[in-house]
Amino acid sequence: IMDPKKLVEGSAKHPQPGKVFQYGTAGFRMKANLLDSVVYRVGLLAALRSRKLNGQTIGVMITASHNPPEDNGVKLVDPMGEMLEASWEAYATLLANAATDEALLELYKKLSSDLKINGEAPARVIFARDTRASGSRLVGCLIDALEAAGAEHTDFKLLTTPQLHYLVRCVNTKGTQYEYGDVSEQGYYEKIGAAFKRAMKHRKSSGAVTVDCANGVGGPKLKELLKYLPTKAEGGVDIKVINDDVVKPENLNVQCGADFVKTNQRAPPSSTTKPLERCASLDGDADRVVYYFTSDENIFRLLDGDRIATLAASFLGDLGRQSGLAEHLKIGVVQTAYANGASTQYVESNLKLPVICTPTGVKHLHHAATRFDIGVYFEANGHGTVLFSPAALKAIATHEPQSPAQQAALETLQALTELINQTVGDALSDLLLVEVILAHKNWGMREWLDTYVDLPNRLVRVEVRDRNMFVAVDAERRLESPPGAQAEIDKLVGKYKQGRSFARASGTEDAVRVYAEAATRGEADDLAGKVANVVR
Ligand code: 16G
Ligand code: ZN
Repeated sequence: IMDPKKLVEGSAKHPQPGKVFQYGTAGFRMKANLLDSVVYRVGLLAALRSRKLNGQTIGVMITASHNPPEDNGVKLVDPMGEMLEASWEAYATLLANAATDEALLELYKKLSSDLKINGEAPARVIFARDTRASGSRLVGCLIDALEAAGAEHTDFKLLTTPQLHYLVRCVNTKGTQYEYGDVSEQGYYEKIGAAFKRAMKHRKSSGAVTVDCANGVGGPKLKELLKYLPTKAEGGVDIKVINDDVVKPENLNVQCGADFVKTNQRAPPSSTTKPLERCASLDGDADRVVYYFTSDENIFRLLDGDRIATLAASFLGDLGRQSGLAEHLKIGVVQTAYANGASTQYVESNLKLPVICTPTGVKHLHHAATRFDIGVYFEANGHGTVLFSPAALKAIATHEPQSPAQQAALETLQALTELINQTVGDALSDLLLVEVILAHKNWGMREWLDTYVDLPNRLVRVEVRDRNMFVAVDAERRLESPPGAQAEIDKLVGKYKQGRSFARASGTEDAVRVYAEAATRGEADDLAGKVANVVR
C-alpha cells in the first residue's frame, strides 16, 4: 500500500520545477534536468495502473529515443506490451503538473478513488533505460516513487524500448496459454534467434548488412543478439555493427542513427560502405530502423518504413498463397499521411491489399493493424511491426500442408510469427525480418528499390505562434481549422501533377509540419513552400 508520508517526502526530494508538462505521443520528453519530478510522478501512476489492473505488471521505459543526448523521457507500457491506454495519458499529465508535494498526495488519493482502485491490491512495475547519462539518476527518482507507492519493482537496467515491451508481455502472460516468452533479456535473444534460424531454413541466398546503431543501446544489444544467430557459414547473415560506442553517451544520435539518415537523406558521415552495399540505421532506443545504400551512380537511396512495409506485405502475401492459407489470412497495411503516395499505390494496385491511413503515432497504427488477420504497420520514419491476430496464429499453427512447397512456406510463416515483435516496432526484429525476406527473394538493394518509384517529396517545419490553432481531421490529411486554410491548400495542390500536401501540428514540438509530394523534385519543393506560406 501507499505510504503518504513517504510519498510527500519523496516528492519533496524531486520538486516540480514550476513547468507545465504533457504526456504526448512519446510519453514525456524534454531536457533531462527537468525530468526528475516527472519521472517520480510517472512512477506513482505506474503503481496506480497496476493496482487498477489487479497487479498486472506495468512497464516504465526511460528514454528519449532519437533526441539529443542531453534529453531524456519516460513512458508507460501496458500489460500486453502496448502503449499506455489513451485515457490514462491525461492522469499522467495531471500528476506531472500537481504544483506542490501535498497537492500531489491529494491528487493521488483522488485518482485512486475516482478510478475505484483497490489500494490493497498488489502493484508490480518493471523498468529499464537507454544509455543516456541522466538515466541512472532518473531511475533513482522512479524507485523513490515505487517505494512510496508500495509497488514491487524490478530493474532490468539497460534495454532497448522494444525489449522492455517484450518483457512486460512475457511477465503478464506467464503460465497462460498466451505465454509470450521467457521473462529475461536472454529469453528475448533465444526466441528471436531460434525464429530467425527457422525462417532462414528455406532461403535462396544470404547477405551482409552494416548496421549503424546510433551509438545507443541498440549497439550492445545487437551484438548480444548476434551470439544467438547462425553465422554466415551456417547460413546466417553477415551483420557488421558500427556506431556502437555507448561509453561516451554524448555521441548518442550525433551524426548517425535512423533519424539522422531519414531527416538528412544521407548516410552517416562516418560510413565507409561501398556502392550497392546494404546499410541500416537504428535509432537511439532501437525501435526504428531504415535501410539505405549508394547506387552505382553514387546516389544515396533510402528504403524507409514505407519500403519495409511494402516488402513485408508482399512477402507475407506470397507465403499466404504458397502455404494454402490465403483465404484465412486477410492482410492489410496501415500507414500515416507521411507514407509516400507511390507506396500506397503499390500496395493497393500491385499487391492488391487494403491500406488504412491513421493519425501519426504508434498507438494509432497499432490499433488499426489489429483489424486484419495480418496487419502490417509502419511509419515512414521506420517504426513499425506486423501483427498476427489470434485467429491467424491459430490457422498458421494448425494448418495441414498439402505439399512440400506448402510445408516450406508454412514453416517460414510460423517462424515469422515468432521473429516479429508483437508488442511494438522493434528495430532488431525488423532488421532480421528484412534480411529473411531479401534472402528468400534473393534480392539485393537494387531489386528492393526497383519495386516502385517514390514520388519526390519535401517536409518543412514551420514555426507558428500557436500550433493548437491547427486542428487536423481525416487522419491528419485535412485542416479543419484555421478556417479557410484547407481550401487554400486544395487550390495549390490542384495545380501540381500527382500533387498531395497536408499540414498538421507536431505532437512533439512547437511547430507545424508541412508535407508535399509531386511528380518532380522541383514541383514538390515548390508546393511545400507554398503550403508553408498558407500556415505561416
Ligand atoms: C512520436 C511517435 C512517433 C511519431 C512522432 C511524430 C510513438 C512511440 N512515437 O515520436 O511514432 O512519428 O512522434 O512526431 O508513438 P511529430 O508529431 O512531432 O511529427
Ligand atoms: Zn525510438
